[in-house]
Amino acid sequence: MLPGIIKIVIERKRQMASKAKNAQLDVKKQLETVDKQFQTLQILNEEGEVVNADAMPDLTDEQLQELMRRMVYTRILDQRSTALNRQGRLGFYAPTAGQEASQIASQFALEKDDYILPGYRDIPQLIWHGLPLHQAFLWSRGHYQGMNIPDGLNIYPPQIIIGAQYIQTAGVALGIKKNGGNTVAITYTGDGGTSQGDFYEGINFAGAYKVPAIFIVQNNRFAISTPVSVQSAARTLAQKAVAAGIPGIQVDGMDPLAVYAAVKQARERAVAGEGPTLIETLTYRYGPHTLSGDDPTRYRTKEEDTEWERKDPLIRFRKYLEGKGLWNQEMEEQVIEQAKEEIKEAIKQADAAPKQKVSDLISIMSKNLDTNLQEQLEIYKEKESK
Ligand SMILES: Cc1ncc(C[n+]2csc(CCOP(=O)(O)OP(=O)(O)O)c2C)c(N)n1
Repeated sequence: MLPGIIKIVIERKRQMASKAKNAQLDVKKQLETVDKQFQTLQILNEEGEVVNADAMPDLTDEQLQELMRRMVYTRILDQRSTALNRQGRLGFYAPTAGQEASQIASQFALEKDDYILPGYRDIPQLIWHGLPLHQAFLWSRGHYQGMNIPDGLNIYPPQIIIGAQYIQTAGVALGIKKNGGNTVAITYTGDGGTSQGDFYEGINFAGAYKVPAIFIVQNNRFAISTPVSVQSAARTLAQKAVAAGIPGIQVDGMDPLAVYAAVKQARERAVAGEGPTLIETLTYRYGPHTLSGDDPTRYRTKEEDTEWERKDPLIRFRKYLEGKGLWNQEMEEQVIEQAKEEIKEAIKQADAAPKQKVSDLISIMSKNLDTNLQEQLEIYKEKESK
């Protein structure tokens, strides 16, 4: 009897050991499968050549020119904003140069009534969605009129708490779904944002409720000075979508056509009731994290900067359009002049805004102030009247 049982036990142990061995092998295979699954979508290479005609989005010549115009304008806006900040004429500023394809082409794929929930670096998307330039400047100065959002413009104030906008987007998108709308809510975070709990909660909720949301991760390689490789063991950030049961796509974030195509498709899926998408754009910010203090030369090499500058979205899109006879030096100069002129006017308009009072800050906080805030409001109004 006993030897028989021992035999069975030994056999069981052997089977378990062999299963465990197979499981180990499967883990390796699993990572390989994931690597194969999350390849980078590219349509235009660094030379401005079409390398993936099948994925080419359906854009007219005028739309292609408009996309270029907006990217050139935004590069100038970044340069002028940096200068204005250095002159003490702007407050908080997070540089955007290098990220134009990720930012401008993603907004370009939206419809007017779609909702944007930005992070602090996503001011260009708000402007191209309709936020007047002078208000963007006022927001930078911390003036309450900056985010006095015009009626009919579906944008939210830029989020400073990393990742929080992902949860809010899931909520806004649920609202759209419950109201039977045909719009989407799009949000942006950086690579660092994907390490936050809010990121996972947001995509999980959105996946569970199948809401019309688009989650963009602008992977610009660094969370301030921390490189992606230190932030996460994940091989791509797009694959974080898998756990939420939603599609994840990695795109070349320096390629405006790839970004546009991915967001357009995600939008179509969302309005068709097929739920959210996570899109990782591989990009780079040429400047510092913000103009409030960090020095990128302490954590990046010159070679790295040069390598990414070669991938520049404006260079490759310009080459592509020039090849089609749709862009030239004169057009570019016109856009640059127009941008400079409008920025000059907008900063004048921002300067003309009334000096901010503490009572303004309290009264815009909520429609119905509680007793405590009402008391404070009275106290400040009294002080300010003297
Ligand atoms: C919850 C939270 N933790 C920390 C910070 C401080 N902080 C500001 S920006 C930043 C890095 C964010 O990096 P990333 O998400 O990659 O975005 P990027 O600035 O590169 O666009 C951190 C940690 C914060 N604002 N919020």
